Amino acid sequence: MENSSQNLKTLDIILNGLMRRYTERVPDVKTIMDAMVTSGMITTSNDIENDHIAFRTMGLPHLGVKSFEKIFLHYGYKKRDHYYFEGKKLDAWWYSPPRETDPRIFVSELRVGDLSEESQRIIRSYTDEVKTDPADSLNLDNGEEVDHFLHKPLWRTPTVAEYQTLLKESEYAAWVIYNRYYLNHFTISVHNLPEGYNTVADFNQFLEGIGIKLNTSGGKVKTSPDGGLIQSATVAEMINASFADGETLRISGSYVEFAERKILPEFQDLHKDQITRKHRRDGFEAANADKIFESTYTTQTSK
Ligand code: OOG
Ligand code: NI
Repeated sequence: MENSSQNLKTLDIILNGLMRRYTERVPDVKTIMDAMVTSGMITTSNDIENDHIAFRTMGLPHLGVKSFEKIFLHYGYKKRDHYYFEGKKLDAWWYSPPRETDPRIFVSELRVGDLSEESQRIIRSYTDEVKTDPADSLNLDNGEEVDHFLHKPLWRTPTVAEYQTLLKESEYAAWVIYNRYYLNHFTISVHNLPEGYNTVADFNQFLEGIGIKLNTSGGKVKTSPDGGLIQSATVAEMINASFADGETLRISGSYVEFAERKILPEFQDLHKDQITRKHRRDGFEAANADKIFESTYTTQTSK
């Protein structure tokens, strides 16, 4: 199917809606963007290249990647590699975008059937409220409708007790039961920034200098075995969450990620001005991702 300009306009509405709400929920985003402008790295926040965005889902009928991906496949995203995270009981896929300027998408899914009976019972008591695939009843040509869908509850508000029970077994499960399809992170591409900021190592220094807390799982700099993909992430910001029965609790919200993609060996000799996205290391790296997931884990947020 040829991708229409109408589809791309709708995609813009959805991506803008995601970023707007995410920026409101994660104060670190504005802190970092403002400091990037102040330091002269960029002129406005529009100059930031968004490497990718990420979502989390429950791997259950009518939900999970099979449902969620219908949205972005409609706008011309293409499904790419699969990753499996044994310890965290997760599967994930990434999607390449229709335009070079659009973010890649990383979507993960909890292997609910691999959890204890107790956790499965809790999760299903919520997700069983979803009787048909909600993506099937969405009008994907209506950007506002999709934007609204991505920010609305799919099941009733969880209780604090059940949230905490899930948290003990799977921090990911607890995150999704409360946060659902809220944008988990956006990712600032650092390799096109000015010298002094264009590596993850240097950018981390800048971040710590403005008081940002970094994920330390596996080290602050996470490097793929091929050396081509280098990532870091903030520790998720805590949100004041309203639970069932009027209870409130401070829980993990979303975080910010940083990515440096090296020029591929076969393009080393190209002039700097000729380098575009396709000349750099693409995709993701399971070993890096495994540690980045922990940005929302209490082992990181309680530091
Ligand atoms: C996703 C963690 C992995 C990456 O870029 O490898 C990731 C998540 O926390 O849901 O973002
Ligand atoms: Ni990421």
